[in-house]
Amino acid sequence: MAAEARAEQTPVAIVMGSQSDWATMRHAAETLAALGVGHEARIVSAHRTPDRLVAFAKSAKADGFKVVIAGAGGAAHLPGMVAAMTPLPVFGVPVQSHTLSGLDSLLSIVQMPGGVPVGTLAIGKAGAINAALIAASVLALSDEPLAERLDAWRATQTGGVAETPVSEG
Ligand code: RP5
Repeated sequence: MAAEARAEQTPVAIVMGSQSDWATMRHAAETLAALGVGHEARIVSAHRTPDRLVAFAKSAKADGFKVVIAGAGGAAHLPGMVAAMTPLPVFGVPVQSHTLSGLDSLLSIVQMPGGVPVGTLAIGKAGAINAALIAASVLALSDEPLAERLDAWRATQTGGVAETPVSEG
């Protein structure tokens, strides 16, 4: 896709380290879709496909992407490596790992050295959803219709919260 078309149609890149991350990262994709924000999802493992990762990250801006959401689990170098090679804002999603419940992923992503930022979200589904929302907020700074859709999304969320709890089951 040409860079101009991508900037218009799919400004968000969602990258992840493995197919197994998609169960988490699909929540970012679904949230972006609900807001009418186009995205492309790709597997670019820092460890298994390092050349693919470098090619993606080095050309992401020139290719027309405006924001990157990067999810990985365990030794989660992916978001930091992407941030090292692109000036675009990078939001990191720690995927919940089996052995350490995602604490390993979180620490791998959040503890970046000063100068190479990754905006790190919560572990798992909540982090994936919030990464999409914060990516949309960035894009909405220069996209008033999107800003209005974001306001509407939040209003719907607020309207869905009951004032009193009900017993379930
Ligand atoms: C990381 O290793 C991926 O981000 C994934 O979360 C984790 C496990 O990958 P698989 O063994 O499930 O492919 O690179």
